[in-house]
Amino acid sequence: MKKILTLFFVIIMLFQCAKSPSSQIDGEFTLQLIVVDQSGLIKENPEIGYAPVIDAKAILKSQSYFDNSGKPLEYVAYSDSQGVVEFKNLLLGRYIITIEKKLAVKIKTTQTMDTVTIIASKLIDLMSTMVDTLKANVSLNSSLVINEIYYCGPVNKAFYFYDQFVELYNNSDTTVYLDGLILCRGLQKHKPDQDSVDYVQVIYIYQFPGEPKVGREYPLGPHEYVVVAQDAVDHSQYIDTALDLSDADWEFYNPYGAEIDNPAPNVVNVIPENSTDFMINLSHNFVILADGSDFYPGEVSETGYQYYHIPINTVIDGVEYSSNPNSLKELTRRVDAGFAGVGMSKYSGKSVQRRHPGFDTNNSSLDFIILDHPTPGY
Ligand SMILES: [Ca+2]
Ligand SMILES: [Ca+2]
Ligand SMILES: [Ca+2]
Repeated sequence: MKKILTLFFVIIMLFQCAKSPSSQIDGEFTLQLIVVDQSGLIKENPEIGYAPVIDAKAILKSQSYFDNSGKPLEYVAYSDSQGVVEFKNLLLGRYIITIEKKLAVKIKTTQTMDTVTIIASKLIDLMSTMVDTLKANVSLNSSLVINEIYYCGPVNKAFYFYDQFVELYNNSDTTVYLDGLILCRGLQKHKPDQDSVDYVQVIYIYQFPGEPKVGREYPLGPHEYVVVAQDAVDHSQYIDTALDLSDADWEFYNPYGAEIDNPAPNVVNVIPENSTDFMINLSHNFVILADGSDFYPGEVSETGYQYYHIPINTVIDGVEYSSNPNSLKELTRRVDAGFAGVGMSKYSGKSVQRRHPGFDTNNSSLDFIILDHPTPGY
């Protein structure tokens, strides 16, 4: 009897749902999205001229309409054999589309199979029926962030700043991999078109060993830190206020410069024209972390210096710091909308670190605080 009653209740519910549609009327617009792989893990289909992401789950979330419980209206669809996903009967308004697809890949170094997830997302202002393209790429380390940058140098009168370091943090409950990642120093210049071009311009690129995106040789466990020192030595032997970085996990190493290779493993300069160690400016600069799968020479400066471009869809994290809050931005606001380290002076021995480990809203003015003393590895 109870069963029958329950069934009856369910039928009533279904009937009610069918009879009383949500407070919104159906719209008239169709949204078609072509999901194209950018990771290189999916083969291009010569008939259509791109690499379609097939059978990917797409979730379209309205930013304008909500159901009776206040949740945004949500629609789910799957992409077809040409990577096309379609949503019909939509209302005019703003939507966020996200797609996700798991792929089995072979890891070259170990010849084993592993799963990687490729993702894409975009903000869509639907004003009429429209077709758009979504570029999908590997989601590997969005949980990996630049957690601290110590750049201003120790208190000293000898212009010593070789104890700089960059600290990374795995802000997730799963292991991530450092294989092939690159750390780059920004161009110290406001580029008028920096917010519209699809790359970030840099002057140094230093790379972790291993194969970008799919390598599994250099794991970083959940909620672990890793410190990359300019030089992994005890700097207090030269300047007593400087840091002891002899225990750093990694050091920046430039085989094209006059560098001592200390015991710590190396994150290596890959630009032959650059003979400088990973030295960053003491008051205004930016550092980006990217997946290392793509970078290429860009413009040559008036003084003959070769700049490099990092495609923006490979950037994992970026932090711009500046002692002056009114400085012109040098890193696109799409990566970092603010500045860490406002008000911090050179050779003050201070450091900038995220408010909480991994705290990241892509605005360093909010995300970072100034520490009186650096905290390498914690
Ligand atoms: Ca070095
Ligand atoms: Ca070394
Ligand atoms: Ca720290």
